[in-house]
Amino acid sequence: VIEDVVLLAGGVGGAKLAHGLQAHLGSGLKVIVNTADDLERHGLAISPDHDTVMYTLAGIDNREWGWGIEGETFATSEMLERYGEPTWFRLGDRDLATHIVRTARLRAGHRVTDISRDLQRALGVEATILPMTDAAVRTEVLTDEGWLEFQEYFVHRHQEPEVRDLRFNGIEEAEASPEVIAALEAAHAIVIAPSNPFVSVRPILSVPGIEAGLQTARTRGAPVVAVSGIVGGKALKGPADRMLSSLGYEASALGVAREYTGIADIFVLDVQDAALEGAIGDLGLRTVVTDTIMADAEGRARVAAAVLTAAEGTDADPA
Ligand code: FO1
Repeated sequence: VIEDVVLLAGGVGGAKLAHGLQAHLGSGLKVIVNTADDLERHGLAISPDHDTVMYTLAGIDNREWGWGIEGETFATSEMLERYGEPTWFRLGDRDLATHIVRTARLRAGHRVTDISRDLQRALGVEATILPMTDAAVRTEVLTDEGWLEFQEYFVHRHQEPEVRDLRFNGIEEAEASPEVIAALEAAHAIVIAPSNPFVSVRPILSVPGIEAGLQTARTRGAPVVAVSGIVGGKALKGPADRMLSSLGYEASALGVAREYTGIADIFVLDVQDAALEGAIGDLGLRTVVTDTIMADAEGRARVAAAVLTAAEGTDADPA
């Protein structure tokens, strides 16, 4: 029986699947979260994907936006605006408390992983969220205007510029934390969330030590299950479909599957994309076709169950 699962996750799509998996696995779930879209605003350290996953697992997520906290207010942001501060990256009053605690503890010399653990515990999160590294890594995207910081592209420019290339500044000097390595070593299965393959999953896999840990897990029989975030040729959220095209991939579940060839064993695609099953199978991936839309808590748990059943169907024998 699969009890210990590692999920590689970005923000919104990753958070939803994490929530579904937590419902089945409780503390057996470890989420390795992308931190390459972190940024500094108003002198504070913000970790959007981490916080999206944390608020979702704590059950206080804002369902309307997919990020931030339910019932959030923006009084501080209004005051910052009066002071002439740029407020295109909207920080809610409650969310700001997270960044204040994080920043104070970083200044006091604490590790990102330890700060994250204490924030999660305070919010009563059952699973464990592990930042992909304790080092600072920053995604930048190459557009026709040059290199842009990730949130400048994503939020300020509304993902409008075409993405021609990506880089993850600081990734070579980063390393996987001991907690991340231990989670991969203990995993009965590794799941790749329906997150953006380029700006959410690739930074995680690029942290020295993480892909090696994943491949070691596969060698001892723990399957890697990837879930497509592209359904009917469209990204469920965000610019992944346009990125696939502009980076030279096909904007479809098949394009995503190609990106995960040699990394995943099983590929979960939506019923709407059932016609792609043969081509994905030809890549050497075992396919599972199911309804992947996670509209509510029930949908999240349903997709998580399909993922766990697929993983159990393989020769997972973590000795
Ligand atoms: N996304 C937006 O589209 N606009 C925002 O103003 C915004 C603020 C924000 C603040 C804190 C936080 O944790 C996330 C926030 N996000 C916002 C979401 C975030 O930019 C994206 O969901 C991820 O970075 C994409 O992976």
